Amino acid sequence: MKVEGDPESPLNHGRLCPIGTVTVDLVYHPDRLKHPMRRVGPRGSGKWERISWDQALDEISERVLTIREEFGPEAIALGTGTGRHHIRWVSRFGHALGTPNWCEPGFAQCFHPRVNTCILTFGDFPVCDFTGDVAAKCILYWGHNPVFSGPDGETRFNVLEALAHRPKTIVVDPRRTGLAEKADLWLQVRPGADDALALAMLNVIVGEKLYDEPFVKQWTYGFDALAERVKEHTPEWAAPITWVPADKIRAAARLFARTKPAMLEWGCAIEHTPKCIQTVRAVSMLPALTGNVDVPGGWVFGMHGLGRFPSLIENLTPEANAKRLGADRFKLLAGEGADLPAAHIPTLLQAMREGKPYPVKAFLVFGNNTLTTYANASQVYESLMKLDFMVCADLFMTPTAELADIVLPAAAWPELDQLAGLPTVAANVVLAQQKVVQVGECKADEEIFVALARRMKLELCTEPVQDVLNAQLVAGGLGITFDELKQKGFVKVPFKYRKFEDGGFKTPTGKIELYSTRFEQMGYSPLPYYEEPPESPLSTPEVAEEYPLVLTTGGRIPFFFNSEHRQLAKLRKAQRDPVAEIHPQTATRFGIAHGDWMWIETRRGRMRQKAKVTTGIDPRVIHAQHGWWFPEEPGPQYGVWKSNVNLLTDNGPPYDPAMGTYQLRGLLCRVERAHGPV
Ligand SMILES: Nc1nc2c(c(=O)[nH]1)N[C@H]1C(S)=C(S)[C@@H](COP(=O)(O)OP(=O)(O)OC[C@H]3O[C@@H](n4cnc5c(=O)[nH]c(N)nc54)[C@H](O)[C@@H]3O)O[C@H]1N2
Ligand SMILES: Nc1nc2c(c(=O)[nH]1)N[C@H]1C(S)=C(S)[C@@H](COP(=O)(O)OP(=O)(O)OC[C@H]3O[C@@H](n4cnc5c(=O)[nH]c(N)nc54)[C@H](O)[C@@H]3O)O[C@H]1N2
Ligand SMILES: [Mo]
Repeated sequence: MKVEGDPESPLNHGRLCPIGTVTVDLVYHPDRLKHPMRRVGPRGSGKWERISWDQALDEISERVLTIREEFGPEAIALGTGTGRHHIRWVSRFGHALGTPNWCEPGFAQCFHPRVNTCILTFGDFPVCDFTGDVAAKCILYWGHNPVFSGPDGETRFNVLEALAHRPKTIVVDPRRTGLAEKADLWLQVRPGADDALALAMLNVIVGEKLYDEPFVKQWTYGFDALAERVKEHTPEWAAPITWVPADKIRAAARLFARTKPAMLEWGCAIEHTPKCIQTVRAVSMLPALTGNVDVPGGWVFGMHGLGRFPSLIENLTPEANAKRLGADRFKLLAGEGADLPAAHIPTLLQAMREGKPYPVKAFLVFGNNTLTTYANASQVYESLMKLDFMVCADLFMTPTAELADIVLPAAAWPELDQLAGLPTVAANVVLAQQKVVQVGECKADEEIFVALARRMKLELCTEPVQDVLNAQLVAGGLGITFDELKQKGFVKVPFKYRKFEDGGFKTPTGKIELYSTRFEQMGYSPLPYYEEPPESPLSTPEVAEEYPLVLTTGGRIPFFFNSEHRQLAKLRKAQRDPVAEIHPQTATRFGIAHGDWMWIETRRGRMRQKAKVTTGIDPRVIHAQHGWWFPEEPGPQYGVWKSNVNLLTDNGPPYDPAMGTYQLRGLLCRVERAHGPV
């Protein structure tokens, strides 16, 4: 009947974000998918009939097993979206089925580049110490706006509390966000130029000896090589590349290095270019050189309260692993350097479209609105239309689900049991997420996987979901079962600082690898370097003549989660239309007024969003929102081609050499007034 915050929750202490407050509207929304459906017309024609779960499971099993028989297990791909409760179950089910091909837009573009890079550099993934007794004296926000987004497990409330202690703040963002407005220093970087900026800050810290010398000596590897690498990258070198004045770069480096303890809050903006891994490496060295690692009020490694998730990857033979699309090239995403290897999305789409390097015939999607959130949306559409068989499990009918053969009704978060206990959650708790309602015939994705595995008579992934939760609890050593955890709600995991003092960092050298031995072994650069994105005013000046503005996409808004929640009237009231930011000078130059619909066009295509005229953006930059479609418009398209920012992005090479990342930010575009939202 009502959802309110729980004051005893260790994560949010009873506070909710706008999306949390409308949970009841989401759960009982009249448009929820409530039973399985089978397509009756041609693919994408929007005609459906209701079927039972038994019929759905039978049909999926039969079609998938036939494809496996005829084309091999790798011809079946699994897809999911950003890291939700069931993300690791998607790969688990894939591995039980024998396919190495599962994918998630975030594995090459969001969070995992940081996770994998940090595991190789630091031996673990650092997060901000928001819950300890010592407050940070300096916070650096880099391509991240955690008061809106908070994706690393911290909540906006942690961030606001940390700010209440009045730390010095530095914001690296092309837009004047709320954080930027109040910052001691705001570096208004050109989208896509973060690597040059980070290298210049490292140049100052090394050149002016602002680093923590004893820490660097004892606990880092390759300092001299790094010092040599950044020698030429002075703030004066970086200024014309980054659009940030040299004195500001110097001031930011000094402020960060001299104010301790300091934290780094970083986001996916630096993971949305084809050079993401080296950018992530360069930025991560700022807290490393200044000795802010695993210390109170700094950047700490979370405790591992849960055991490793049983991904069943051991069920794949070396040959099957080698077949993972992208494994031969992108070792941090799909091969030996990956924590949990996933397929390379552009390569997977090519396999669907062209049957090369081998055919992918089936795509089973569990919570991803592929047409809105993958780059090059028109090519994504073409690829999905070539499939022999597609399944979509979702909360709602989406333009992507409309392309499927079978649609399954997924349970939303209050409708399922799960464990929440990522070490990335700085509160250091293991929490039981508990089922409180049942809606229609909706099933948790985890339950769907178990049901499918049983129906297909697979050998693995057939035990009850709760057994897997218990196995993770046992492996974590907390001595508690899931049922007991449900009674308690959560358990705290005792926290320790300076864990590296017992036995070093978990890297080959036992130190923070500024010079990465693992990168070198895998054939990638062991040191960070600068490289322009493939499309930018500096790398393609000829394109910039026709497309003179720099486009960045996807800055988060508090009312929607990626492509979700446009159905929810209360949230939609807060923001009805897609909005793109443009500077007043640029708006005048192109005859655009505040509130006008405006075409935004790249070499790939064009789409419309409403102009928000603001001085909070550089006159040379446009920012467009991502994830837009219009559930209120007629299906099967629901207006997905109107304001979809991924009509403007590209998924072609070059990619990040280690991660396979493509470019979502820092592209070239032009704008024009649109007459109406037709
Ligand atoms: N241009 C551009 N593109 C981007 C980005 C950008 O900044 N710019 N950001 C990228 C990033 S970082 C990410 S992570 C991706 C996100 O991409 P996605 O994860 O695809 O996006 P979402 O809209 O969050 O989720 C997709 C679907 O999951 C459904 N869903 C929600 N909960 C559940 C559940 O429990 N089970 C099931 N089965 N379905 C559920 C929702 O209804 C929705 O239709 O987008 C990427 N795309
Ligand atoms: N409410 C809400 N919360 C969310 C989401 C959501 O859609 N809504 N999405 C979730 C997901 S999947 C993710 S990955 C996270 C993402 O959350 P964040 O990591 O915070 O990322 P964004 O908000 O996409 O971008 C952060 C900032 O980067 C700036 N930026 C854009 N381009 C560049 C650039 O080239 N360089 C730099 N330095 N900055 C740039 C943008 O202006 C923006 O203010 O949020 C998660 N949380
Ligand atoms: Mo993401």
